[in-house]
Amino acid sequence: MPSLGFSLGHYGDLGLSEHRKDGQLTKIMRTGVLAKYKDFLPITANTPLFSLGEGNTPLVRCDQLAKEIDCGELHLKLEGCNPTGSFKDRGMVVAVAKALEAGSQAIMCASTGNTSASAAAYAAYCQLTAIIIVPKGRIAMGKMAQAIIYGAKIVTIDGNFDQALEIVRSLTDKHAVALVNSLNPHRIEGQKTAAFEIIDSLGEAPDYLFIPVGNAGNITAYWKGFMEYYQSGRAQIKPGMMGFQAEGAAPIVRGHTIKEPETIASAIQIGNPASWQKAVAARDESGGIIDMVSDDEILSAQKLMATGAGVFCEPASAASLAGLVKLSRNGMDFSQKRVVCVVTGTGLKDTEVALKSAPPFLELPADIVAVEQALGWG
Ligand code: AN7
Repeated sequence: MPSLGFSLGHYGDLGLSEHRKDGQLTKIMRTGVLAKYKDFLPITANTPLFSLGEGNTPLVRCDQLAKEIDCGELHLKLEGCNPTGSFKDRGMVVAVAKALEAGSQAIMCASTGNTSASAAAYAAYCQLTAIIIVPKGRIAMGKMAQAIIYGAKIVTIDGNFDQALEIVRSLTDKHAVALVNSLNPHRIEGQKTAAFEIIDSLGEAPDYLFIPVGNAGNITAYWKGFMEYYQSGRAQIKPGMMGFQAEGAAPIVRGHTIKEPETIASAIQIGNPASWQKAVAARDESGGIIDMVSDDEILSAQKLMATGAGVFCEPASAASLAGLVKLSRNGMDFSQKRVVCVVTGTGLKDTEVALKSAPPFLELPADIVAVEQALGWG
């Protein structure tokens, strides 16, 4: 054991746990991203392997939605099922493990909400200090609640995400604290495992991957994952990478930074993405597209996903499906294609937006007959 000031036992059972089923000893994998994809990750003998249960998220086939969009086969990758409700956990577990390995006692990030929630949770699990810098009034309440309850040191700035990231880059350069934004390559390494899972589930890469783009770390990570599985012979094809920004925060599409990005999808309200060039490379190498969708298109897709597939995602996450709907309406033919839309975060993070669209409810006294009549059974 390395002398890291803790033992692996502290992080619980990572390997196989056993229980009896029909009198047989059954082995259940409960491994998490670090242990499951060890061979593809920058793990050494000194890297602590732990897990909050990240990864292994559902890939849900949605025939009803596919029919509505005229898509051959459509799957949603439900990253909201990760422990803190977003894809960030896949990368955070690797970044925090490497920070521990390097002897860090504190981690720091700028965030539109999900990165900070994830950083705060993994820091709590490992008993590190998490320092998060978030733009005041621009992050969804559910995410703020997570950072608070996990005990992060929270700084809100009177500015946007891009400014918060500037501050974090500068301070992590200067002080003994590990940067856990996706500029940290370990974040990308962890997040690429979602691409592995898609291929492991489908037996092949999809024709297209639709994904929201904010700071552009995730599209970079997926492309890396698809490439690595392709190169190792686990997939015969590579998907077209279809990234979608919000119209008011679409620097990559417009070809210049956006000083004051604006969108209802607060998670992707980013005007100067850190992984800009890597996202462009993923687009070009894969023969894909980076395009944008309006807030209205995002909200319609969020609603469509909820009513058409039973999946409640946060607004930013609906940018992937909104992009597919947009391209299909514009005449791109998906009728013979297999498509995966990445659903990056759960809708429970940001209930405010959904509640705003509420239709009038039936408001009645607590009376059986009154309810029965109102429902048309009277
Ligand atoms: C739900 O938490 O940037 O293109 O600071 O929370 O990899 O940035 C979040 C981004 C998509 C965009 N969907 O991913 C942060 C942050 C959700 C997100 C994105 C984010 P990237």
